[in-house]
Amino acid sequence: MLQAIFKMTVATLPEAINTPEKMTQKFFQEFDVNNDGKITWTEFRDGALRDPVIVNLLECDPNP
Ligand SMILES: [Ca+2]
Repeated sequence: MLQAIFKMTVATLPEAINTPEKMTQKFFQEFDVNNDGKITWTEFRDGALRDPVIVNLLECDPNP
């Protein structure tokens, strides 16, 4: 089911986050509020509330 979500979401992803590398970059941009290169639980939780699409993607493993 999660893979289905991933595939569905990937089809609609903007080019900016359509690879795992770009997604990671985007993830840190969105979630690392104080830009220290680490995602704390609080940052993750707050980011997840702002952007549940990214969380859905992270719950999937895009690697074979
Ligand atoms: Ca941080």
